[in-house]
This record gives sequence, C-alpha cells and structure tokens, in this order.
Amino acid sequence: MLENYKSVDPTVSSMIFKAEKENIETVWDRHDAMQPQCGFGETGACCRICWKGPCRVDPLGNGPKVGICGANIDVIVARNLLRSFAVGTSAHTEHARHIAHTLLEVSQGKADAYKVKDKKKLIDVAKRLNLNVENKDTLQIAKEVATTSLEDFGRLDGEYAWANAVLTEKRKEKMKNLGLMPKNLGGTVVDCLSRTHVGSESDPANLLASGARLAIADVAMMAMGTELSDILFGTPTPVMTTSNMAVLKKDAINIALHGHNPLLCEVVCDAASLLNQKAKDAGAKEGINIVGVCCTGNELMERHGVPLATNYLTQELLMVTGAVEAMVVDTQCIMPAIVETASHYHTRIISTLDENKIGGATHVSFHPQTAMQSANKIIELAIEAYANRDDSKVEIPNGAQKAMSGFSYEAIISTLALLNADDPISVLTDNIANGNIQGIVLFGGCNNTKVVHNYNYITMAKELAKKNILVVATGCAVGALATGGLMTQEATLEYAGDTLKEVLTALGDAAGLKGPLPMVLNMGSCVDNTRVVRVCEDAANKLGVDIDKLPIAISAPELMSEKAQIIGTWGVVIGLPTHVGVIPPVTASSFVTNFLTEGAKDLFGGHFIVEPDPLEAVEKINASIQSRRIALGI
Ligand code: MSK
Repeated sequence: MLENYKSVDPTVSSMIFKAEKENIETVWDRHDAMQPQCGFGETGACCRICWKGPCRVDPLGNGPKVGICGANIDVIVARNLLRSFAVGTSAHTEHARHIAHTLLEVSQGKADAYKVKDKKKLIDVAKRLNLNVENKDTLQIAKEVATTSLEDFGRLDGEYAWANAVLTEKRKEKMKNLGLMPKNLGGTVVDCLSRTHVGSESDPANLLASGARLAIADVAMMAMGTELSDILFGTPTPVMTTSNMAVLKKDAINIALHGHNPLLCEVVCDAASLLNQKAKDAGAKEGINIVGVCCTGNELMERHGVPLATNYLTQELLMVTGAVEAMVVDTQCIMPAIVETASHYHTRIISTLDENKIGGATHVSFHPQTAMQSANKIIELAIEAYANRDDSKVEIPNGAQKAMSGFSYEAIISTLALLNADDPISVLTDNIANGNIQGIVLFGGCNNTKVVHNYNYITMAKELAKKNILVVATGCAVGALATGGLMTQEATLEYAGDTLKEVLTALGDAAGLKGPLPMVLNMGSCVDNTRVVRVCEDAANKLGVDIDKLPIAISAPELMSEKAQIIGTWGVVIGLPTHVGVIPPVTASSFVTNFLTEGAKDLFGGHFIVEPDPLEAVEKINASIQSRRIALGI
C-alpha cells in the first residue's frame, strides 16, 4: 500500500531504512511529531501580523468571525498569502541580483573567476532589453546588460526592462489595462508588504490584485536570473548524465553542492579539477566526485552533466550513506536539520553566503571577487574530512539512473530547427494543431512530506505522456522525474502515446540520437521556469494568440516553498491553468479560494486547479487542455 511508503525512489528507501537502523532522525520523523497540524494554520485562518494576536478566526464554527482589529477572514487569508508571495519573490530577486552584480564585476574586470561564456546569449539578451549593441565590445555590452538589470530593482523612470522582455505584447497590454504592470521590483515588493501591515489595506480583492502585480515582478526577476546565468556559465545543451543516490562513489571524495545559485558551484567544480590529484594523494583512488542536490544540482546537471543525487526532501539522507565528505550550501531550500544529520558522520556542512549562514556549519565566506580562494578552501576541507570517514558506516545504494538534461529554450528551438530550419517553432505548433501533441505540461515545484516523495510527479508524467501530452520539468520535479527514469528514450518508448512518440522520435532521429527524445524534457532549476515561458511566447506568437489560449498547463503536485507559490501565481497571471497537489492554506476564505480557482480565469485566463489525487489531477489538467483546443478550433 502506498501509505507504507515514504518515497518511490529505491535508493532513498534504502537510506531511510539505514537511518532508522542508525537512529537518525529524518524529515518524516519530524513531520510525524508535528501531527496533528493546526487546523487554523492549515486553512489560513491564523493571523500573527501584530502583537495583539495571534488571532484565530473561526469562519464556519461558533468562534470569533473577525480578529481583534476587526480584520475578517478574507482579509486575513489574503494578507497571509501576499506575505508568502513577497518572500518567494524576494528569494528569486536575491538570486538574480547576485548574478547581475557579478556580471557587472566581470565587465569591470573585478571577478577573475568568471567571464562571459556565451556571447551570443549576451547579445540576444541585450536586444531583448532594447539595448543597442552596434560597435560595442563584449564587456561594454555586459556592463549595459548588468546595469539595466540592476536598475530594474529600483527603476524610477521608463519601463521595467525584464518584465517588458518576458511578457507577450498582448499580456503587457492586458496587465497595463488592469493597472497591474509593475514599474520595478523593489517598489512592488515593498508595496505588497506595506499593504499587509496592521491597519493598512482591508480590501481582499485589492490585496490579491497586488499579488498579481507582484507575480509579474517575480517572473521578470526569474528570467533575469536564468538569462544572466547562461551568459556567465553557458546556455545548456543536451547532455547525458545520471541521477539518484547511487551517483556517490565509494573510492572518491564526494562533495554535494546544494542550494540554488550557480555562482559558487561553478567555481567549486573548477577548483575540484585542479585539486583532483591532491584528493588522490589523500587516498581517494577516484579523486573528487561532485554531485548535485536540489537546484544547485540542477544548474550543474543542465550545463555540465554533473550527476544529480537527489531533490529537496531527501537532502539529509544523502549523508546517511556515510560517504559524503562535504555538503556545500548556498541559499534556499536547505534544511537546518542537515547539521544534526552530519554530526553522526564525518561530513562537513559548509555554508558560503554571509546572508545565509547555517547554524552549526563551517562558514567559508564566498564573494565573487575571491571565488577561487573560497572554492579551494572548500575542497581542502572536504579532503580533510575524508581522513575521518568511517568505512563501517558507508553504504551507497546501487543502480544510478541515466537521464538526459540540458533542454534550454535555445536547445529546444535548435532541435525543432532540425526539422524546419526556417520556422522551428512551427514544428511544435503544427504538431499541437494536428493533435500529435495534445498539449504541454510543465512540472515544477518541490517535495512535501504531505505527499509520498516523488510519487505524484512520476504517476502524473506517465499518464500525461500516455495522453500524448508533452512533459517538461524544472526544479525538484527534475529530481523526481530523472530518478524515476523518465528522462530517457526508453521511457518515451514505454509510456508515451503513439503520436507523441512519433514526434519525439522524428526529433531524436534528426538530432542523431537513433531514437526518440526523452519522455520528459529537463529544462533546469526552479528559477529556469522562464525558459518554458519563452517557448510559450513563441508558440503564442506563431498562433496569433496570447498564452492564455494555448493548450499548456503547469503542475506543482508536491509543492511547499514560498518561491513555488509565487511561480504558480505568475503561471496563473500569464494565463496558464496551474495545478497544485497540496491544499493551500486559503480554504478558510471562500472569497480567496473562489478567486484563485475561478475568478482569476476571467481576469487573466489562468486559474488554480487544486487536486491532491494525481490521477484526478491528470484528468482535470487534460480537461483544461482539451477545452483550450476546442476554443482554438483544433
Ligand atoms: S529547490 S523551491 S524545493 S523546486 Fe529549487 Fe526544489 Fe522547490 Fe526548493
């Protein structure tokens, strides 16, 4: 029975068993200890905004109907939601700001460890930001791209450049008409937060509207993060690699890179190759083995084919193998609990960002100007830790799963161009129009202890592919679908419906793969969702419609983070049906619930589909896709 499982990844299950044997607490133990979870919190009915509270409003029972200040349940739920969105946006923003700032430093010759690796992308980005590139050298263009990007944080005049670059013309028009086009990032976040202060806005509709404006600010920041990373580290192209916990090596010094920001992990990889001999001299026959966790892992996987060990929920279990010398973390989705897990082994937890220190970890302060020194120090610490490895505790699961990665927007367009060089996107839109591809679903989002780890992703992806729906993935969905064996040609042959299989085979053959493309196209880390937006934009322009008419949907069947919440929200705001598999804490307010699941449709074309059951969710997503096909007359 499914209830008896915590994960569907066998390498994870074997480590859960080992953790139980060794009496090591895991995320599931802490989840169980938390039961029953607070019903007020679960439905969004708890307000902790001021110190008169907490107020627990009871909309359906006999308890109070308003908080001490008089805020009703709709206001309380909308305010809570908006605050979460602002945090998610801020996290994406910090990520983008780090990258933009580093690009500026590169242009000024202040960050030796980095350079412009993809000049073509730089020029493409500059043009999309409406910058003139004529007669300018690479560093000058890089400087202007970085400066324009950084100005978006507090732009006073003109248009929010990245929001302008990421939206279709029709969507920009719509958002302007609704008065919901943001002017800059910083002001939009501050506006949202200030509205939620006690005694400020108490109109739930207006609170939700400002959430929509914030969502546009967020998608723009995410695009900035992805595109500028491609400029500095290269735009991903298809690459074969492996995934799951079996990617660790017994005879190597294993370093797990975890978090989100590619600035550090790229340089750690460079340092690892320079210090490989030193690792061998320390007794590790196979030298240094870098593996990825979460979205730092995805960044490395998509650009360099570095093996992805696991996604969010199972980060602690990687250390239970007893074979990880260092887990190096940057920012976001890092469980504080990893320090306690590491204490049972020889693993060093190394935090790197001064603004994201992890209590109990060794901190190696990372700055782009001195990146190589920090990376060398990290490798030295891992080599040191190897001397303390206890072989009796080492147990690495077998059976690494192969997976293909690297399907950036550019890689997808290049692949389509193999069948029609003059009009690549028409290969996709023609196959959508003739029904060979019924639609596209983007899987994104996290893992959550409320769902059997990876189960929803794998179950839904197989069902959707069977219905000839193309599946693409980012973030922790990548970890799930890669370890589940669905980023392979074999999966296409086994699970895809006949017409989808035909299209993927024609493309795979044209690409020289002697068989189909993988069933699930891996488009990168969670910040990379905007790669999909570019594909949507091209398809919409080709069909002469806006994105809200396309048979495309998003699914986040195991989400948890505030970043994933705002991603889902911009999915809705740009016009896509967006499924969530975890009940959001909004159900105490029928006003907010109805707006998210129905009302949003009238305003934006997109809406939330809330459905925990994966098979039911597939039916609902497919129904949305089919109704859009009918509306398009295809
Ligand atoms: S890491 S935000 S758990 S996708 Fe990007 Fe995964 Fe969600 Fe973090």
